Amino acid sequence: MLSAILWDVDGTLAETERDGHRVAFNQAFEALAVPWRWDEEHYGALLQVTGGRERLLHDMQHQPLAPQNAAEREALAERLHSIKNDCYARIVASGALPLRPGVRELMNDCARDGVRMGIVTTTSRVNVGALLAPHLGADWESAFAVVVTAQESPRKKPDPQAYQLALQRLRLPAKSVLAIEDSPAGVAAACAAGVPVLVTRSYYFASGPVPGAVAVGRSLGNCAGWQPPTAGGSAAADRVALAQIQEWHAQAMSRRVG
Ligand code: XBP
Ligand code: MG
Repeated sequence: MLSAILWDVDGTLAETERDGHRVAFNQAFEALAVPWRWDEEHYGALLQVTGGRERLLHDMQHQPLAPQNAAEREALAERLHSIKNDCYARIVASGALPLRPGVRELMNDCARDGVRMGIVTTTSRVNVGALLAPHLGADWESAFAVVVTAQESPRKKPDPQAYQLALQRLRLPAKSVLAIEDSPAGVAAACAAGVPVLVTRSYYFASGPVPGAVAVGRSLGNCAGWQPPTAGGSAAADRVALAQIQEWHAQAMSRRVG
């Protein structure tokens, strides 16, 4: 039985990377007169590195104008990341980044049917709040039985630490929850914790095989194109409701050995 849904944040709840974090990183570069910018394509490649500070440090290895000294790079990454998070908060504060289609409706299904929800993310709690408060209200945390962020789980996805901590706090076995993720690192983290995972493809992770996923589709807001197909058939335009997700979860768990 499905007892809880664990939401990833960036790319899954909203398309935050291209129009949120990336723009904010560029604003931080500008604020500190750093002489490079991240275009959409380059940022997509950088998403292989999870964690904004880690991403900055990784990129500096290939930026000819970056400081040569490791300690200076660390200090610059720290300052840039802090400014970037302020810029990100300003971008999302107005609700400029909407929740992805079908997300709010699925949250409402969960509340109605007593399926608990959690947040499991590699970004910070401040960033999660900045994104969700305009959509769910100032008491957004009350919608979730557990919120695990980079503060609680310093080892970032694909490390399973964040999922393991969420399971511990929920006191639930992995097979009774379902993660919703968009990225290969997120899928790997969930799988390594034994958590079944459903994938809603996002802008930067729009294609490629996703071995091990319970179901893969483009949007919770549309039933078309999902694998396995939704009960409504491939042409159905309706959103993916909790009942469909419970069915996919039950099918996948019945195939699991043990
Ligand atoms: C996505 C990430 C984060 C964000 C930026 O996490 O990898 O690093 O890109 O946020 P998830 P920070 O998909 O698990 O939500 O700058 O706070 O790291
Ligand atoms: Mg994600």
